[in-house]
Amino acid sequence: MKIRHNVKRGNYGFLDSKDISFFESVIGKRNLLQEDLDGYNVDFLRSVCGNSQLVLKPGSVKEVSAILKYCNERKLAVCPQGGNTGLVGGSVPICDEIILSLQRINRIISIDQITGITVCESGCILENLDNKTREVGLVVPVDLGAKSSCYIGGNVSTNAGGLRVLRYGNLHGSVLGVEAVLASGQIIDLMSDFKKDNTGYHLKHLFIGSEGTLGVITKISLLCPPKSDAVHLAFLGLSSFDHVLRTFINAKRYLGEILSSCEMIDAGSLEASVSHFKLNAPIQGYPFYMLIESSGSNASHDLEKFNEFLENGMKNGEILDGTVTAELSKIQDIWKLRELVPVALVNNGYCFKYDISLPLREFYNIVNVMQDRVGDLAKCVCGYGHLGDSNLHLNISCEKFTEELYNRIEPFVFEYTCKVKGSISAEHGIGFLKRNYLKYSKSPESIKMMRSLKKFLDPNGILNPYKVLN
Ligand code: FAD
Ligand code: 2HG
Ligand code: ZN
Repeated sequence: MKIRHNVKRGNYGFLDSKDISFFESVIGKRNLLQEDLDGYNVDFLRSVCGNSQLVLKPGSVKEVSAILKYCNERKLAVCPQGGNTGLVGGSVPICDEIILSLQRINRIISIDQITGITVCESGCILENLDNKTREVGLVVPVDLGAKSSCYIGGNVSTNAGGLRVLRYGNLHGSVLGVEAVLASGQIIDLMSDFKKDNTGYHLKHLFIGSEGTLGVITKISLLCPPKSDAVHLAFLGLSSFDHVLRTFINAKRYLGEILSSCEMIDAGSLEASVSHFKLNAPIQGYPFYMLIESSGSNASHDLEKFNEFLENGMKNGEILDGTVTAELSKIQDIWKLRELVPVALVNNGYCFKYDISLPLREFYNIVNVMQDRVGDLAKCVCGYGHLGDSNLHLNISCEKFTEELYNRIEPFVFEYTCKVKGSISAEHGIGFLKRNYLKYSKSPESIKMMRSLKKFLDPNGILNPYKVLN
């Protein structure tokens, strides 16, 4: 593991035995951990490793409130943690911050079949929540490869994107309200049962995507759309990125309102998941692949549209080969090829990950530019991601982290992204790893306003210090 930081500890209090006694009195001895904390201190990428000596697992919003009130008075720094699947080092401490795990605050409170409004606590595992909503014919509008480990509270705190932003938009739209606890311990009720509620400032947005720096989310009201009765998934092989773009235009045109996902993976990405997880790809040997999904209500109508789209693409020579299926097990196998790419690239070494929004015309150029820049220093430079949302995942994997490779990549990749007017973080957030690069995507005025908001809501800076703002 490479610990890539040398951060000066902030002027925070140091834990003592009186603090431990207080926390025990609030949450009970067995919900406080002081040993074997590696799984909480180290992030998924194994690129950031904190030195926390204490994990607290409150079981209610009142307990979160009592903990934060105390920490604020004692100036003890706190790192809120969900499933610890974040990819920017935001979910683990940097120094000795107390880890506040939301794991036990995990009740599903209500699912309204008529409106689709689901109210739950922030520690619900995304996949469990989705399974529950499916029982009444609804789906959670966010879906991503880490669904079996990440929490809905972590998703909301990072404004996670995933595979169906194209269809459902991002969580700023689907989250109707939140309950959060401020650094002072004050519980703020911003819950709402309505899509339409223009009564003053929409404060909930401050907590969506602020990565635990402004408050701890404890409850969420989420608008869940109906589950689609007819789902089709195509896996297509293409010979150039130009053909990928043309196929995207046609997918929008032919599939229209039933288009629910449009993902791209390149040959290196497919090779990583196929070889690492010993998967079978329906087709191989192309430089680019697309996963195009439709979700509608009438299987035969949808298939007709799909066939027309494919016939047209093949006739024009844009789609070289492919397969379409409506069979659930086959759909799941195809999605695995895509969802396991990020995991495959992390195993057996180190992976530099960049999550950028780019104008579609420029989308893939950076992969070629990077290949030239890093040469033999990397094992694989590849690009995949949410083409339908202009969001590229550039991954550069290597045997182990080296300063030489790191310096070839950063800050170049951020400068490049800024030059083409992209965003240096499309969906994973800024966290710790990207905090020095925020300036490439935000103006000095907006960074100043972010600092003022932080100061106003968390004057002692105890919530997730060293993250987002440096
Ligand atoms: P954590 O990792 O624990 O925390 C993330 C951040 O949120 C931290 O800053 C933490 O302090 C804060 N936080 C967590 N819970 C709370 C809370 N209740 N209140 C306040 N702050 C909180 N992301 C995407 O956007 N799209 C993807 O497609 C995607 N795919 C992924 C695939 C894999 C295999 C992996 C490992 C990650 C992926 N991610 C993706 C990253 C993504 O950010 C997370 O998976 C997820 O949203 C984080 O949830 P979590 O519960 O693990 O949060
Ligand atoms: C995905 O879309 C995730 O699979 C992870 O956002 C991307 O690891 C990555 O680079
Ligand atoms: Zn992604």
